[in-house]
Amino acid sequence: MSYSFEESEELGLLRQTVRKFAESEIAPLARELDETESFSTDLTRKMGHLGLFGTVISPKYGGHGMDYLSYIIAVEELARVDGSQAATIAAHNSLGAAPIYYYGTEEQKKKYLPSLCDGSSLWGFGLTEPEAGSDAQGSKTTAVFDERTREWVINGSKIWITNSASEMTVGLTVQAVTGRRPDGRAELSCLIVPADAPGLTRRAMKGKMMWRASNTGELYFDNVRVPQDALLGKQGEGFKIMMETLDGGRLSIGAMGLGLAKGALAMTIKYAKERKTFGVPIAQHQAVAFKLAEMATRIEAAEGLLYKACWLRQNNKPYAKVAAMAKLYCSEVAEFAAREGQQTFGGYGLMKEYPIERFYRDAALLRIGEGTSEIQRLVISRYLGC
Ligand code: COS
Repeated sequence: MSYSFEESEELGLLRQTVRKFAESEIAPLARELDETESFSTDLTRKMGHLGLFGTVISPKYGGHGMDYLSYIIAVEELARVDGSQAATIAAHNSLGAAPIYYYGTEEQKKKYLPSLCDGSSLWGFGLTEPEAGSDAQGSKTTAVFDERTREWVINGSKIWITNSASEMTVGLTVQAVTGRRPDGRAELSCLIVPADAPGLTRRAMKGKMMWRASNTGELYFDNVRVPQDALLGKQGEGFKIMMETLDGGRLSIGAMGLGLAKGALAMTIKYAKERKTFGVPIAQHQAVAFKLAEMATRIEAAEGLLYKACWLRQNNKPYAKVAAMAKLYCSEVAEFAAREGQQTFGGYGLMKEYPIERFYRDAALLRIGEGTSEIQRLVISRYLGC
């Protein structure tokens, strides 16, 4: 992938394919799924069959072998129509399948990846806990090695884990404390836990303000036993695996922000050309036209930042700083576009009749999930030597 501002024919085709799918299959259902707070296995499987599971994973493990920008454009196009479906795909690829693909043994990859690429199964990323959100090293969940049975015994809980409590979920990557480091800090490791492991309770969380059609779960581990080889990566490398995984995840949240902003702009332009006040379409009032101009300008800047981060990642260059910037900026642009869009819709923007109302709610998650905006600023400032 060269650094080019021109979208290749291949990328353009992918964009059109995902857009067509999102507009024809997701858009007609989005409002009802949001209102009823329902996760659709049917729609999720359809997205898998379209090739949106395991997008960047090698065909050797059943994946689609696409480059990173292709994946990001696919998430962006979903988010242009519905944040919930985009969240399902972003979390499954970036947080679910990715740790196994990048840190798993050959055996683990062959065992788990094919079903995570063919659209049949989902995988969760078990990092966040009730008392360990931004402070991701603060995990209280423990995994103690039982010498007698040669198994890890896991106890603790996780919260706000996307794709963890659906009927399609087959497993989770779980960060747990496996000991103490010489300096007294917790030794953190990652373990692969099947969704049906005895002692594991998974509960879908209800009452969300946003992304209401995505699956969010709470997990309780009560002496959950997994074999010795369930360790993902080396013992003690869990935090590094989780952090590197989040670096990649931030690009997909950036894509969700960019897509949401583009969707908000498109629906606002359409509305502004139809809606008349003072005898003319409101798009002809400078107060509205300037809003549209500002939205479009920020979207253009966000796209440049996000695609640059993808280019860095694709070319194996350090990308974590720019990924944090892209996540931060794209989520701010999404909120701005949703708010200005809603303002343009006036009273109608407060009603469920128009998707801008859902976009306004969905945008809020972007500055909180996968690292709050404050954490992104912390990460960026550390790269600046602060
Ligand atoms: N990649 C690889 N290693 C990383 C890393 C990264 N992106 N970030 C930190 N590390 C390593 C550090 O190099 C350090 O290694 P050593 O112990 O060997 O020196 C170790 O991890 C600890 O790093 P640090 O001291 O920076 O950790 P902090 O506790 O200060 O916290 C932040 C780091 C705040 C950046 C981290 O906790 C974080 O990202 N929090 C947000 C979590 C989040 O996004 N949660 C949302 C999940 S939604 S799915």
